[in-house]
Amino acid sequence: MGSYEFIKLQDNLRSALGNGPTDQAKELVMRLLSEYKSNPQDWQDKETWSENKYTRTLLDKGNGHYNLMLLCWNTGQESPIHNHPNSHCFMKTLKGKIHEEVYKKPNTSSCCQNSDCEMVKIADRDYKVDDVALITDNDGVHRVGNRSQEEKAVTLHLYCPPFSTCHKYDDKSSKETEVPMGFDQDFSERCCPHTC
Ligand code: CSS
Ligand code: FE2
Repeated sequence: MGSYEFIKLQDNLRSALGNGPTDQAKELVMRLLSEYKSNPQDWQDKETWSENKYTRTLLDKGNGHYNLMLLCWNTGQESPIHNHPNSHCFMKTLKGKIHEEVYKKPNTSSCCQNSDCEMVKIADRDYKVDDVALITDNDGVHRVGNRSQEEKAVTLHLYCPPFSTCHKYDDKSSKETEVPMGFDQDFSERCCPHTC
């Protein structure tokens, strides 16, 4: 059972996003995620770890408006470069350190016709516990990961609206491939703030 603050955070996120990601709602979500201070007791029973790949655990379906999820990054694990189709990706670091590389979203109709089509990096960012970030496809696409070889990392993600496939991009050719986004665990039926 998580602390009252984490349950309240989930409740407040539901209220904030009841009408979708308006400008006002986005600001509020950033504030709510910043104000919650990471407490491992709230989410460590929902962690899951793999030697092969970071894991994705669904916490809340947000009445269909968003997905709230916990991602667990073992040492050295990272995502491919990917987008968040028509969605807002809010990310709060709960444990460890997270690195983000942001790239220009490639113009895939003109790209991949010639060989000189490497992804163009536009930012490198580091996040520590309690930092909050937001990215949309208008800002670019990104690679996220845990570069530490000693410490695991955990992040809280909110995608509004939710999506079940995204595109990944090849670093060298910018070629995009559609990939399904599965869950390693799903607590959304068992533990929404109103029913558990
Ligand atoms: N978008 C990735 C994580 S980095 S934001 C995912 O949901 O798996
Ligand atoms: Fe992402």
